[in-house]
Amino acid sequence: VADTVRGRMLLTEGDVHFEGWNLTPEKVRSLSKITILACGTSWHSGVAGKHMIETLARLPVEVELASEFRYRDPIVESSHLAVAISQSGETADTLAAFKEAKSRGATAIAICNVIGSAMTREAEFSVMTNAGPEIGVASTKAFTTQLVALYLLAVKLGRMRGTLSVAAAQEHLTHLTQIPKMIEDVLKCEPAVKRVAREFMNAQDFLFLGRGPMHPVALEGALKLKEISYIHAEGYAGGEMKHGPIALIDEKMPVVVIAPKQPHVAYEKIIGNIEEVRARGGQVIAVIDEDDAQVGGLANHVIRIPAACALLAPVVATIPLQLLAYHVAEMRGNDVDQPRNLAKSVTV
Ligand code: F1P
Repeated sequence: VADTVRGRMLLTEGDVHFEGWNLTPEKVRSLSKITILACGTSWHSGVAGKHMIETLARLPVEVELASEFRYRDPIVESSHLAVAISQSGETADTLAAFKEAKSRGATAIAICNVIGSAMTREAEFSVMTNAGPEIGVASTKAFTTQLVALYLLAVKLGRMRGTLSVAAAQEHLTHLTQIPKMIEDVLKCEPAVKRVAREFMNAQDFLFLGRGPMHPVALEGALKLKEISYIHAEGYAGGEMKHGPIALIDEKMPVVVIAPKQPHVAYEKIIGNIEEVRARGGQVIAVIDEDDAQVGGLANHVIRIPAACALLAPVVATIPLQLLAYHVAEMRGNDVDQPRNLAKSVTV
């Protein structure tokens, strides 16, 4: 968290002060919609951001694939806020979509890691993630810092729109200050992750399932595995499993169920997913809260993580999945920093 926000913003009692923030209270109160524009990993953080902003600022959020935005006639109004999310700030599709939204009257802000990048130049205001240089091609710390930036933005908008009291905002910011310690703690799951990696390093396919804020985590877990291990992987919302992917499940299929307890997700639904996989011989790897006594016995493998508040849980739950992709890739002899066919920023 400190690295994300250092020098760029200030947390005071129940509020977030971004350096250079220029949206007036009237402007923020008049917003009718937020359109998030992003590609790849950044799009996944946008899906998690939707949960954060809708919950804390009660403003509708649409998460658009930037690579599709200009191939239709999108509805954009001056009461819309376009938020581009990009590690590099140079991704061609995100930049084009951002310009398109801006030219149609939206207020345009960016969440970026690179100061002076094309997207920050285009933006009226930028939240800098300050994740430092991404050495590897596949985004990892870019993802977790984007989540933190989105959370801060959600608190800020919530305060300005009056949907969050000072006390509620303070509580959310306190949750945030607990994240660095949780990240240290979650890294202790690495031996368990390595065992899973060894067991499934030769799998042909992987399925990742998550509900609510864990849906984008499932998408990101699958993408990381694809990007660096070259194993085919799909991320799905848990409730979608029976609408297709269930046909793929057999005894060779590892299914990662990301299931920390969440307020709006009935736990029986998660258990239902696990039972459906097990009934077809699939191998369940459950990512669960440290103190979860229910799921442990149902899964073939368990990875325990510290329990974080619902909206920030994606930051913590993503780490074991990044580690899984890393260890599988390394065991298969791949270059984890320079995976084949991928470019750090896709500028064409
Ligand atoms: C978007 C992205 C990354 C991915 C790869 C290709 O980049 O899809 O998420 O890891 O590097 O580009 P960005 O817009 O976040 O820089």
